[in-house]
Amino acid sequence: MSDSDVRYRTVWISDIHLGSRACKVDLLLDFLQRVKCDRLYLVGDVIDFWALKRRLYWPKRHQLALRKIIELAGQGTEVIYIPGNHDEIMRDYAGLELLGIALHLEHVHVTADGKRLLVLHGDRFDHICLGPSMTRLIGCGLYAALSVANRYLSQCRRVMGFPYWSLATYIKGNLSATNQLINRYAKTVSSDARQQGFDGVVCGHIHQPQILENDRFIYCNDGDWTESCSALTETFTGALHLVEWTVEQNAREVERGLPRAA
Ligand SMILES: [Mn+2]
Repeated sequence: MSDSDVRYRTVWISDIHLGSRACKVDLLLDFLQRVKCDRLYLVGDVIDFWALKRRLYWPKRHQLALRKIIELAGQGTEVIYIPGNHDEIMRDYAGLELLGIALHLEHVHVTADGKRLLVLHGDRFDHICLGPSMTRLIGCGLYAALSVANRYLSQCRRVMGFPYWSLATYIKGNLSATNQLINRYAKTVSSDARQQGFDGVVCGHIHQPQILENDRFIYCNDGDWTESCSALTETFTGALHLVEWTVEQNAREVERGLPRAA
């Protein structure tokens, strides 16, 4: 372990979309190589079987990322995989252990300071948060269109020597309708977990990294690896932070703390 390595008690990542061109696999590989943790949660949409069905796309670096995760599991990191909607085929294996990775539909995580967090992907709330047409738009079309635009833009920025920047994240942050959806999702997921008696919830699915603390309940969304390149982390004292890994070979940690929701 070198000086630049970071060690956490727990790391949550999701919405990686291996097998899709949208996946920022180089940043993910850098993250997986530099960050150490006792427990790693894969919170769904790890492999994008929907994209693979449309077109077989599996570059060597996507295979390397998968191999790195399996390697971590073999080297003592407890890896827990909660499949999402793009890799729902893996839900058939819930309750089993494959290649040292435990598969679950949902999982209860207890933080170092005793908070009980429900970990789930989040797509099961789609029918509440969105109408069927919006579900399709968010699930496929909108993200796909933004991802393509973003890919060309980031190629241009790279050629011109600018660091990586996400168009989709920028647009999403500026659309009030999208913000309403994001808020509705956070509220729906939170109230469901709160009703079940949990102290908080960790999810992914909507590609929006966020930590909200409201009335002693914590909502955490670990973001994605197609736009935000983010992870949720837990320190050895139980503090939860979001980390953004958006600058290759020069990853910067952004601790956004625990802002209070209105
Ligand atoms: Mn999803």
